Amino acid sequence: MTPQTKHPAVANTDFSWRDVWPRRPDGDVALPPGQRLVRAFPRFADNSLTPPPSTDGQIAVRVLGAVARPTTIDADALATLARIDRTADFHCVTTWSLVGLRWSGWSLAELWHQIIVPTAEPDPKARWIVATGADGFRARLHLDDALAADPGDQVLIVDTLEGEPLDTTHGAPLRLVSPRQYGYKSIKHLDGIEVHVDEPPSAIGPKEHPRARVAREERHARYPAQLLRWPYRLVVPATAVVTRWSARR
Ligand SMILES: Nc1nc2c(c(=O)[nH]1)N[C@H]1C(S)=C(S)[C@@H](COP(=O)(O)O)O[C@H]1N2
Ligand SMILES: [Mo]
Repeated sequence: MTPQTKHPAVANTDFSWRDVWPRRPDGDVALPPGQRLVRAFPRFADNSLTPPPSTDGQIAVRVLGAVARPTTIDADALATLARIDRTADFHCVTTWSLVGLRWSGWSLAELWHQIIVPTAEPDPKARWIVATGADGFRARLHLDDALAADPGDQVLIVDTLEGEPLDTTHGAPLRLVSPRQYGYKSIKHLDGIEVHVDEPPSAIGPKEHPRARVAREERHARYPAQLLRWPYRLVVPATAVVTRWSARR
């Protein structure tokens, strides 16, 4: 095994605001529509002023809602699934992107089919899940997105980033990573999967597109995506600096 160097953006925790200004790539990096590169991996949160939730490090994902038997997924359950290493790009709806982050964890589709279906028995009519985080943030995922089978499209539940356990800023102990959707679907501090038959309401209103597919620039449920690129982009450096400050307090 050759030791791999850490992604420079992940290593750059002492970033300046310039490092988190989304820029056009210099070389021939292909980015989705409206996205630009940053040179750090900032912590982002729905509420920038709130520190990350303190967790005891124990993995416990409650599966509930439209299921016959609510159940809890723990580390032992995950260990029965195949571990997956995946390099993927990350795209925040506010237009900042990183390419080539290395994650390790499990496939949400495999967890669903091998553990959740037999043990919790979701309603066969279920079409949606809501992933919840220990800080109260939540995101809806259509099962077509959540259970995509193609490795490039797969949603992962990960416990490491760049070969190290997730730290609290990036979602310890466990988070979703959905590379094909805007970052707000990649729920950190994952503690629940609610199963729903009908489309659930959003926790953050029309700011959350139900599908949020990056390739289609589904940034917002109501406003045209192109209109939002600049207003979103302009607040990225200040947001990144404030979320870092609130995490260190
Ligand atoms: N639990 C939780 N997960 C969350 C958020 C949050 O506020 N709480 N913010 C989302 C947003 S908007 C983005 S862009 C990514 C950022 O992930 P990062 O903090 O690791 O950069 O996390 C997403 N997952
Ligand atoms: Mo985001």
